[in-house]
Amino acid sequence: MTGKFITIEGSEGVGKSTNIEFISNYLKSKDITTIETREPGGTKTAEEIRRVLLNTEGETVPEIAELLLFFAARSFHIENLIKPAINQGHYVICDRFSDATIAYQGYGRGFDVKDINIIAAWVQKKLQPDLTILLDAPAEIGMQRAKNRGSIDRMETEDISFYERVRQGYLELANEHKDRFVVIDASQSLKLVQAEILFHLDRLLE
Ligand code: T5A
Repeated sequence: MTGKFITIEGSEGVGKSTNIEFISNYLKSKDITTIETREPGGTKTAEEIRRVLLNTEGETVPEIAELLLFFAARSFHIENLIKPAINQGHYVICDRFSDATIAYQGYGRGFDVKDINIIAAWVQKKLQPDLTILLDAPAEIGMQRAKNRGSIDRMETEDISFYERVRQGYLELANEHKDRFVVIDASQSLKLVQAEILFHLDRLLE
């Protein structure tokens, strides 16, 4: 039995962590073994890279180093956690994956998406999510929720226009990859967001 790979995407504060817990509990209620993980991070070394990427102190992180470090962390994550778990029949639920690099480093920072896709193909080989849930909300709503929740990291110090470009990037990706993306309006109440998530999970389980 092979497992499945579910990714949750969206800009800051749209509710990814909140809903990953919800998804995991639902799948567990169906006797499915789930692994919840996140990017950047997920393994010991990838979490060390996360600290470098999100730290607000110390040396400036050059944009190209940022891009490559996201993929370096992803490579550790794929080879040491994601692939082995899927091969054991588990469902891996991941808070962000390569779509985040296209949205943030591509649409946000301005790297050529074609170049990012070349690196993604090297790192991922054939691995692609079976389902990508995009939680979509205007950037101000997500940033406000993230700020209410507590401290901010290095990636949360950008101008609001950066997060609007990220949002636009995600919507374009969803339009290009309709086979695996679903878009949910994350400005709705959590109850409505979760009702839509259940609908898509049930379709995946059919
Ligand atoms: N990044 C990442 C890149 O630039 N490139 C990459 O390749 C990758 C992988 C990672 C940062 O790195 C960047 C993107 C990020 O800037 P992170 O901490 O993993 O950072 O991600 P964040 O988006 O910053 O995570 P957050 O924790 O801020 O947001 P979440 O998880 O989307 O939001 P969540 O669930 O914590 O919810 C925020 C608050 O809103 C409430 C929740 O209760 C919580 O208080 N909430 C709602 N309130 C009302 N209505 C709803 N529908 C709600 N849903 C949630």
